[in-house]
Amino acid sequence: MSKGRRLRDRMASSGLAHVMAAHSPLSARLAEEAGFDGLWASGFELSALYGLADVSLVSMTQHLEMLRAMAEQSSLPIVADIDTGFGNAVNVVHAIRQYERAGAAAVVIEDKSFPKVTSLVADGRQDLVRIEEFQGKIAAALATRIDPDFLVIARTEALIAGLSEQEALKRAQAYEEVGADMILVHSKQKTPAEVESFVRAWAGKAPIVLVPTAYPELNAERIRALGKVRMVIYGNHAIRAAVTAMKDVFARILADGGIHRVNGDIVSVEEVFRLQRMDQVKETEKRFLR
Ligand code: SPV
Ligand code: MG
Repeated sequence: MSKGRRLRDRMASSGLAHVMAAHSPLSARLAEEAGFDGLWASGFELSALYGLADVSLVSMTQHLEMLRAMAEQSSLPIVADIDTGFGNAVNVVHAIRQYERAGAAAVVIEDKSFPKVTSLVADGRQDLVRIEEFQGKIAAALATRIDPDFLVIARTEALIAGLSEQEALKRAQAYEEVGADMILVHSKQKTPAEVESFVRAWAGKAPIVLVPTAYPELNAERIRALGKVRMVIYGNHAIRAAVTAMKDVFARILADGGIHRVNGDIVSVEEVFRLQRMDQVKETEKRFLR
């Protein structure tokens, strides 16, 4: 069964797929062990991993390589954040071929112009492409996929760009018309009101994807109550958790004058060996080192 099929089945059976951001094979493995339904190959997280802003600086090749490495170390379906599709519809055709081959289960393409600016930054430059142009990009993705279960998710940034709910609905409807499997609607308001209002007003058939980073009170229970939403993406919580933990431990080591105090508060080296599958290396050694 393809990963796209698995993700679709999961959404159908549970009603809401929980998709966790990952920026590395290790974070992918940890998300899988925690029990998430899928991975979000986040552009924001990978950019941050390289110490870069999420403004189309990380190349498609870099993102694709990381996704491939994640797919090798985790069996979870991966939702690839391919930003604007790296250019126009021609670039989208190339990207879809590559991402499907690399093992992605789904792509999210957003209706901003290339190069994009990260969505949640205050006063970010948020330019959208014309509706027709973006319809062409979605149509290009759909025409290129080989597996019919590979999900093409159209993301509208209308609300992020400060446009009206009406404009967001109009865009979502136009993207559904050309066949988008799902609609991701993003908002950076401090409360869920804007996005909840969009979901209530959405009359289309395509299920909705939400990324509640800016309004954390929109928890799974509240999302389920809205109906229509089949996927929630925890967009940047892997990299933020990593930053939190590293800042804390680094500061404590210097403050304590050594590693003696933090040692018991961080995972053991053995735990990292486990995550590296060191046991398999030992088995291989036993069998083949002669
Ligand atoms: C990402 O994680 O790269 C996203 C979500 O696209 S956000 O950063 O909130 O736009
Ligand atoms: Mg992104």
